[in-house]
Amino acid sequence: MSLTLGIIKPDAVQSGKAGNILAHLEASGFTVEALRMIRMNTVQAGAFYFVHKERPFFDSLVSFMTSGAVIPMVLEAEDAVKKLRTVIGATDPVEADEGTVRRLFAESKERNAIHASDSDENAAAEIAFFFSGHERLDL
Ligand code: FUP
Repeated sequence: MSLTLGIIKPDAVQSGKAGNILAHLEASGFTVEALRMIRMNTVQAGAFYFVHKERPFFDSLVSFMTSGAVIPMVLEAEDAVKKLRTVIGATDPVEADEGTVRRLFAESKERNAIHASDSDENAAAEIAFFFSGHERLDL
C-alpha cells in the first residue's frame, strides 16, 4: 500500500460535489487516511503551485485556489499515485476519459475539481505541506 495527496478544489466544494467525489474515490478503492477543510491564502497557493510560477495561467490558478474552501486528503491504495491519476483523468475535463472524476465533476481546465500528486516524491512533499504527523491517524 502507498499514499498520495488529493485536493478537492473550490469549484467542487462550492457546488456541493465534495461528498460525491469522496464517495467516488472510496468506491474506486481508496481509503481516506486523513482529511481537512481549509481555505488557502495567496502565499500558500503560490507555494503549492510554485513549479508553475512562470506559466501564463499561474495568477489565475492561485486566485481560483484561494477563492473558497479546499479539501486536502491523504489517500491510501496499492500504487496510490498512479491509481489516483487514472481515476481523476486528464487536466482538461473535455479530454478526460468517461467515468473519471474530472469528466464527471469538473467545469473547465482550470476549475477541474481535483488535484492529485504526480509522483511518489511529490506525494510525500504535498502530504507534508498539508498534514503534520499527528493529524494522520493510524487507526
Ligand atoms: P494536473 O497534474 O492534471 O493537475 O495538471 P498540471 O500540473 O499540468 O496543472 C496544474 C493545474 O494548473 C491544473 F490542475 C489546472 C491548472 N492549469 C490551467 O489552469 N491551465 C493550463 O493550461 C494548465 C493547467
